[in-house]
Amino acid sequence: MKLLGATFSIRSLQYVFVISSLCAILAVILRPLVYTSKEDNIYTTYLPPKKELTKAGTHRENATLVVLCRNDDLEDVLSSMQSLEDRFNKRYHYPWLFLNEVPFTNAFKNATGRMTDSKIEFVTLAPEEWELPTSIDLTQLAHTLRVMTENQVIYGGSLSYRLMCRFNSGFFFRVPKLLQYDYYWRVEPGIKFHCDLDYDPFTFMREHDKMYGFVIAIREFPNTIPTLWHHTHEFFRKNPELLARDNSLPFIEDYGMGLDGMYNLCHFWSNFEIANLNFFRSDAYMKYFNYLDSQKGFFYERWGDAPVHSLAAALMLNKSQLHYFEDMGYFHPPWSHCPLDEESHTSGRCLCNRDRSFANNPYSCFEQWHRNMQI
Ligand SMILES: Nc1nc2c(ncn2[C@@H]2O[C@H](COP(=O)(O)OP(=O)(O)OP(=O)(O)O)[C@@H](O)[C@H]2O)c(=O)[nH]1
Ligand SMILES: [Mg+2]
Repeated sequence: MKLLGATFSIRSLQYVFVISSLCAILAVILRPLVYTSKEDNIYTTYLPPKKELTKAGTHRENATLVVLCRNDDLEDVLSSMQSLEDRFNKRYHYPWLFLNEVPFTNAFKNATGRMTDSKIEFVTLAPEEWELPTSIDLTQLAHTLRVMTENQVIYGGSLSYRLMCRFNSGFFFRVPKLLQYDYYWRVEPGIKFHCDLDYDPFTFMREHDKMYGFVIAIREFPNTIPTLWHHTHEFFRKNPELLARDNSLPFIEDYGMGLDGMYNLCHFWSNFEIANLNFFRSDAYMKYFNYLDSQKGFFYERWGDAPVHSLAAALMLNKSQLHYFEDMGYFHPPWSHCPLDEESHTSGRCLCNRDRSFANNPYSCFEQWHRNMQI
């Protein structure tokens, strides 16, 4: 029996060997069919993301992920969270902080809470962070909203959009729950990350002394900011000491005329931002914001937080303190940034179409960025 038993085992092993060889051959033949997707067949075969990435979770920076949104944004918020958790945060566990001018509903809190293992907090903003300043004349405001609606200025007829832009320009970094943090990553509803991030961008910011990080640089709609450049010029004429020595004027002015030239409308698209909050909290930035606020252009025009942040970062920081997160695949409707290098795609780290990356778009400001950085 023993002998027979042994004979039986050797036969079984032979069967196992033959079957597993066949499986291996089939796997090699079928692999490209399984993993090749329509979207990426121009360049490469999709490789599933690697399970373990380097040094994840070993150290966390003093940083948080921040989402300003409404209760109605829940579905788009969940998809943004899913994307950032999958691509980055499930390994790093940065806390989420949600901001809203009205209380978040329990449905919102429960659903977002289920999307992450990280700490998650919900803040109802104080009235003074969101309300219309008493200095704003209601008749003039109503007139502006009407005229801008007639002229089809994007969000030109919206008061809530203006309150949001003013909040993002001058208040978010002072929200009491945010005061404990040094860095933040702004996340909006309905965005997507195309690539795994196998390092901590907050650590990168700290170790390289970076203050402001962006992914997409784009031109602003001129009819939203008719006098923003004029007021910015005035501000720096009165406060020349606040102009950084190695500033980024070549990014925002095309003809080498500096502040005396014309603003070329280039700005960092602020729906994505990884930044050092202490830059916004600095006396210099606060002075600039308060000056702009006193000119009332957040309401009588429709100044966005993106050009305000960008002009401040370009003029008050040295170039070396800005960072283009070129390796970060990112989508905010309607534009995507897709890393252009081969390795990001052949490794399976990213899944996006390089031909459709915004850097190739005529409205992009990457030419100005490269000129600024002398690349
Ligand atoms: N709580 C709250 N959040 C808002 C309000 N308006 C906008 N937001 C948030 O502010 C950020 C910017 O608003 P968006 O509507 O995305 O503005 P945008 O990115 O310029 O334009 P689109 O995304 O194209 O609509 C997002 O995080 C929104 O969720 C509002 O009235 N209340
Ligand atoms: Mg948006």
